[in-house]
Amino acid sequence: MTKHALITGITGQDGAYLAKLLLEKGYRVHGLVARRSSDTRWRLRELGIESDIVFLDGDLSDGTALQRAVVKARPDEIYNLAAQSFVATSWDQPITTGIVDGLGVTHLLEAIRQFSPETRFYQASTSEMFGLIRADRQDENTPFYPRSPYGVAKLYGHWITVNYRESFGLHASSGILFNHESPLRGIEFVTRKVTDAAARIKLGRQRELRLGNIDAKRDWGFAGDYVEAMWLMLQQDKADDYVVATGVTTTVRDMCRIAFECLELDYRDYVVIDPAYFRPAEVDVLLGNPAKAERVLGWQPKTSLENLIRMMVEADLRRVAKE
Ligand code: NAP
Ligand code: G4F
Repeated sequence: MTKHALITGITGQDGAYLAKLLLEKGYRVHGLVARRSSDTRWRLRELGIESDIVFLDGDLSDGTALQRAVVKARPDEIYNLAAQSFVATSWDQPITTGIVDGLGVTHLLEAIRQFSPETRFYQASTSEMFGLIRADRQDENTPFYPRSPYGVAKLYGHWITVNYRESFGLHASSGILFNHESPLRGIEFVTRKVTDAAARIKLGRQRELRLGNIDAKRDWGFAGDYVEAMWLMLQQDKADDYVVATGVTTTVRDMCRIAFECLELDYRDYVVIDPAYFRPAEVDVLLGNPAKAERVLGWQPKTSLENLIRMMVEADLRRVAKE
């Protein structure tokens, strides 16, 4: 029997990689897309999978649309990846962020509860929920302390997932994923901003790179590895919550050094610190402990930060050269 999956946020970085993985596993993949005035399917084209997907209209803020999508797709599995996912924007659009990243999760869970209670559910939770960290290495038992409207909204999404699992017996899992990147990462996130700028500087298209707090530390992995953990969570008999991370943390400064070194450049010659990119409240350091994901799911990250950054720099170099 062909399995059906519904992915919200299919046009985003993770949505594209997850759709590819599920198609390779023989799934029929349905993708929820919000109406936009310009094209958002470029990542799906880049991976050569656009024509394999059944697209359904819907916005996470519209519960009726989500109910229709669930009834139409009759999915075995739903992956809720849709979100206003840029932390910096969440201070400018706190209400939208709360509605989409927080209440949107309840809309979806309600649709499942009412129309398809056997459907397994994955919620895209985040290490941003740890915020002002309460333990040196964060795991499933570390208390949360979000530092942005995004982190707060995602914490609601996390707890409502846990609550629907405990209240109604839904197979609902929450993946607490640390930062993961790829050549398909949005250009506003720091890794892609850096690799794109390094490529432009190398090709003489840009002179400097303006950044904020380069002393911040993140636990960065490869998105292609992380979507596998999402899938594994929904293959377990029992739903649960898992931290997905590499267990290594690196400063933005060192990440820059690695990216520029790939092109035989010294980042210190080009990076300008610009107060405009500092945040009202910063998450200084994140470092995950993925021991439970390793033990229960048999999941491990496969890609080192050096290889990830090289992959991104090379893709940006090819793309910028064609512009
Ligand atoms: P992304 O590239 O920003 O993709 C977000 C997706 O959500 C896009 O497809 C976007 O559609 C869609 N979306 C936004 N608002 C929507 C709405 N109101 N209704 C329906 N769809 C909407 O994010 P990502 O990096 O793939 O991350 C996927 C999920 O994991 C997000 O929930 C994010 O918060 C979470 N997460 C990410 C990371 C990470 O490091 N990447 C870590 C932890 C958790 P458009 O293309 O139309 O804008
Ligand atoms: O790349 P970032 O914007 O990612 P951030 O804020 O860690 O959020 C990402 O990871 C979360 C998981 O922990 C996801 F939930 C979330 O959806 C998103 O995918 O910033 C990383 C760090 C921050 O400390 C930021 O202050 O880089 C610092 N930074 C320094 N200069 C900058 C810049 N970030 C951006 N975006 N742009 C800068 O110029």
